Amino acid sequence: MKITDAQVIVTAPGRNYVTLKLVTDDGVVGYGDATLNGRELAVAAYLTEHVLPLLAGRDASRIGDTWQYLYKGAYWRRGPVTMTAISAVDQALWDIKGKVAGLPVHELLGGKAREALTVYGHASGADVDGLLADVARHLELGYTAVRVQAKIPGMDSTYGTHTGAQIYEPASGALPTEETWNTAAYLDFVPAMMKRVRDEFGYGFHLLHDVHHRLTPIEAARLGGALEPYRLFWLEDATPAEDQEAFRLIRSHTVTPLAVGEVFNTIWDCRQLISERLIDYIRTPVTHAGGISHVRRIMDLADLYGVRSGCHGPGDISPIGMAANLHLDLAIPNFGIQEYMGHRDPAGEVFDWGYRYEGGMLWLSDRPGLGVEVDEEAARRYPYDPKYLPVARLADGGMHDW
Ligand code: EZ4
Ligand code: CO
Repeated sequence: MKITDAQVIVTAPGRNYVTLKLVTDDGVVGYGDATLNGRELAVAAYLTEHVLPLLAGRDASRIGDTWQYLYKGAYWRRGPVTMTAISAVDQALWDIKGKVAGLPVHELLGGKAREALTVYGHASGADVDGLLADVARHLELGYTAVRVQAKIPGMDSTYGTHTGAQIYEPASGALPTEETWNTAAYLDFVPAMMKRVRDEFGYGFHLLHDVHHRLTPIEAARLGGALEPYRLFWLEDATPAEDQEAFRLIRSHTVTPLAVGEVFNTIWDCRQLISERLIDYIRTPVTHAGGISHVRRIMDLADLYGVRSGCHGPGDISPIGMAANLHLDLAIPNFGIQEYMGHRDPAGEVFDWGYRYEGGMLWLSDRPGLGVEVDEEAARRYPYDPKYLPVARLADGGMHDW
């Protein structure tokens, strides 16, 4: 079973997605997600120029060997562009293997370890009242876990809060918009926001919050302590994620559970965090960290140290990448929770994703492979639409962390 054709599909139905399509000599088609928000064409070019020439004629059944060839066989290793490209190949090969076997990918990974996947949704608001209304809406929809973010009083805009009825999309503008960040206002506001949420709705559901890497370790330690009365499921991305050591300081000051890793791309980025038990949840998603094959190894390492999965699942991971992550989630022993944002219209015209939300959980179909169909004609109707994520500056104009 040889790979005879490969193609990169760039399409923007509601937002940009990059999809790798591999075809075998007997006509089996596999898809993989290669979407890297705001850097889409870098991955598309990496695939087209540097990876696809290596795949022609390779045995599609050899997922592990192909992975090692692209990773171990390369002088330049790691990095988000490289690891997203490798991930797309890995996902497409798992998709092919499942279709050939007539089995959903989770069956190939050992089978279901649970019936469905508990997800958390995103509630947000332009103020706390707006947030409370959105939390109520999520609870009515059956969510048992909700991430809460609200615009911080005194700041012009706050990342992670949505403005329209459509699913929240952080990338906007042909150039990055600039937000002004105020740490003192943020640290005062968040505990007060959490108090309002618990006072209104009680403690019968999980509460999460995302800091988006905006604090120093000692500030994060203070926030974790201040949030203890509200019993968070997790505090996410408290500090810039490349400094694994920082988490030791946060950990020594608070029992608020910690999650990090949505921007990581290999096991090396999280080895210390996991092996020293500095975090509770690892968020590294299939799409950005070398695919099912590599994230499975991260989750195995995490399981040894009592760390559970909590994979990134924003709208900027395509339905293919989301499905690949769900197959892995379903099979691993240490599943924790899955982020779920859904996809903006008209993504459904291009992707038929084959998983569904019901009762606070995502349920995978039993379609073979990853189970996502792609309408390539529809994809052509939505050309690439360049967008950037915003940047944050302090009041004095200095750049602040993402
Ligand atoms: O900011 O995916 O937890 N979710 C997040 C996301 C990320 C975007 C960046 O592309 O932090 O909203
Ligand atoms: Co996040």
